[in-house]
Amino acid sequence: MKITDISVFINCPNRNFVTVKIETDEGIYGLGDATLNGREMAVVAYVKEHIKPCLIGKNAHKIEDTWQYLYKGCYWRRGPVTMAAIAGIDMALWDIKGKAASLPVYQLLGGKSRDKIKVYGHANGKDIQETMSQLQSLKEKGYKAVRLQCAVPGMESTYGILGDKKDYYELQSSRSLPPEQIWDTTKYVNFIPKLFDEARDIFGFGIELLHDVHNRLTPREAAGFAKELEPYKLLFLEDPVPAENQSSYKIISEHTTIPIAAGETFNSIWDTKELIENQWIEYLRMAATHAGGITPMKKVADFAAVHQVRMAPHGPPDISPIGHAANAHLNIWAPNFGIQEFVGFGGDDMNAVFSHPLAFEDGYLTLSDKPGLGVDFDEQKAKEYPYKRAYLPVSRLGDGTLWDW
Ligand code: CS2
Ligand code: MG
Repeated sequence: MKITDISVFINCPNRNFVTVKIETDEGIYGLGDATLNGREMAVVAYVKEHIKPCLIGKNAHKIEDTWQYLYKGCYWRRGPVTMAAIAGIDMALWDIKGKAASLPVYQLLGGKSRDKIKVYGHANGKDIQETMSQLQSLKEKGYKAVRLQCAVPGMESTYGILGDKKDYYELQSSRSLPPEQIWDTTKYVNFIPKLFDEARDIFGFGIELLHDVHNRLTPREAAGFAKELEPYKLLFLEDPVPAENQSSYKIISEHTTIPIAAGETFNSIWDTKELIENQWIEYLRMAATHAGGITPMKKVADFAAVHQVRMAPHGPPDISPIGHAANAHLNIWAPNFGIQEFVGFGGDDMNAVFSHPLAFEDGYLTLSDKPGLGVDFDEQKAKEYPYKRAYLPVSRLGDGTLWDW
């Protein structure tokens, strides 16, 4: 089966997505997600200009060899743009192979380790009371696990708070530059324990709670903060510090028993090696869309399993339904799957463009047995939603120092 064409689409059905389509001489096509929030056009150019010419005429069944060719053949290995581009190709090739075999991709990975995928939802409030009411409504929908984020008194904005925006990824269609947010660590670390104290007071310990620090503390700040949250028994505390320096997590893990999660910004197994080998994390947040696709994610999951680290793939609104489907096939196979982040299926616009094999039921996702990834993409409909340049925010401290967003 030969690759005859590769197309890349960038569209904005309520937010930007990059979609890769690979066509073959047997009439079977495959789809992949290559979305990189805030840097989408770099990935589009990478696939069109640097990958497509090399793959036309190649054997579509050679998934592993193609991945190695794109990873090693680039010479300048790794990085978010390269790995998102490779991810789009890799997912599409798995989609093709599943369709050719009339099997869902999870069967090609090794079959089911479970029948449904446990998820966690997002409760984001402008104050503790609003966060608690969002937690209550998610509980009523059947969620067994909920991430709590809350505006911090005295801070104008912080990560994950919707405010009057319908999308907290700051899809700045009205502004074409990154919004700047002021960060205050002291206000944050003094406030968040009150949020969890209130949640445990009202809801007890029958529901799993999580929190995303979003890389904003230093290692020792994070160690102290995690210790303060121990009485609330979080399922995990995410991204306490940036993980470029993986040994920062050694300091944190030596001071707290709270389970730690990291990895949504990782794009290679090398970004995880020390964290996993030393068990400085309990959950790995890598997702197929940013990790180079399904091929490397299977390797990473197996590496993590050897060290008792569980998979908790990143599942934000800025991964497309194709990327969420790829995660779901990996989750239903992975023996060390832990939990999947889930923020719903997006609005009507997204569902007009993408179709997917997932259903939400009582706190879990189920995955249909459609061949391949079980997804589709309406190219004509997608044209109605042209790309809109958008940026993630940046953070500054009160004195103007550029900080981690
Ligand atoms: C967040 C993301 O979902 C999460 O855990 O860290 O919302 C992240 O901010 C976005 O994916 C960035 O594009
Ligand atoms: Mg996160």
